Amino acid sequence: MNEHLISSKQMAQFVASGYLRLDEMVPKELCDACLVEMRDHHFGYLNVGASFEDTWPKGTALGDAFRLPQVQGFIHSLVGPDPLYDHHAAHLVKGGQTRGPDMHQDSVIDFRENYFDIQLSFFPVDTPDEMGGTFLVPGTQYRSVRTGEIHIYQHMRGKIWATCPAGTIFVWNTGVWHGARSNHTEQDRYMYKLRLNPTRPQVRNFDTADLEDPEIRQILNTNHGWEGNEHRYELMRRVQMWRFVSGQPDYDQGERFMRRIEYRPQAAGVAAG
Ligand SMILES: O=C(O)CCC(=O)C(=O)O
Ligand SMILES: [Fe+2]
Repeated sequence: MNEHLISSKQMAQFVASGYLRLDEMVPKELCDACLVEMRDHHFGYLNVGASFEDTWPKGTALGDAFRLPQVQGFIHSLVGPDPLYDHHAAHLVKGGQTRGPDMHQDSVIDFRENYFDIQLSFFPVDTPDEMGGTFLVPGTQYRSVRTGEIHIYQHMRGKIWATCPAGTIFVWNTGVWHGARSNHTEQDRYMYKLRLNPTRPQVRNFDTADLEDPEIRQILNTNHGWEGNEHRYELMRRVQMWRFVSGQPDYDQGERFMRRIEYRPQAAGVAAG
């Protein structure tokens, strides 16, 4: 699996943008078999909180897809060993079905710090633009809202969407703002979503060979377009997460805002007069 771990630069991209697009993860034949399973057998919830490894038996199409070394590699890099199954859903947008405003956040009940769940969005068939793959607004994962209160936001700067060949998986932090797009083809559009929880601190589970790459600073500093003047705020949230996942508690960047907010006068031990 080690050869399939994501790089530190990819991890920085995940921290900054909240997602990675991974093409050609699942070969075509297995995609076809997965489609049959997700259409006919696996609608709904399985055993929430069960070990992911025990969730899909070997020899099932989805079980085999999730055990592909390249899939295990990025899952391990992001959530670490022994993740838990949270839930899944085979999302269907029927041929010809239009979707109105749909921007939302899935995971709003989450008070943890320095942990994050991941969601895989697996596209088992070619998903051209007209078919309306899932859209995401990169970098929004640190902006917690109440699920549907962002329905009114349309055409946000920086929005991306899944226009991709069969076998592509988008993996994203559950906090990313996202939604479904209209399907203007006659063919039903399936996307299989799976959410996983970590069971261990998500520290240095990726390939750290390029941890000192100077490009990481630029990646963390990415401006997706919607941040505007608040970009520095976003950067600090990313720095906070980068410190954690890279195991560098003193990492800082920009104008060293982290230093400012971490200075604790009371820790200096001077009693109030
Ligand atoms: O159907 C879609 O593309 C979006 C589905 C969605 O909101 C989700 O996967 O959480
Ligand atoms: Fe959603």
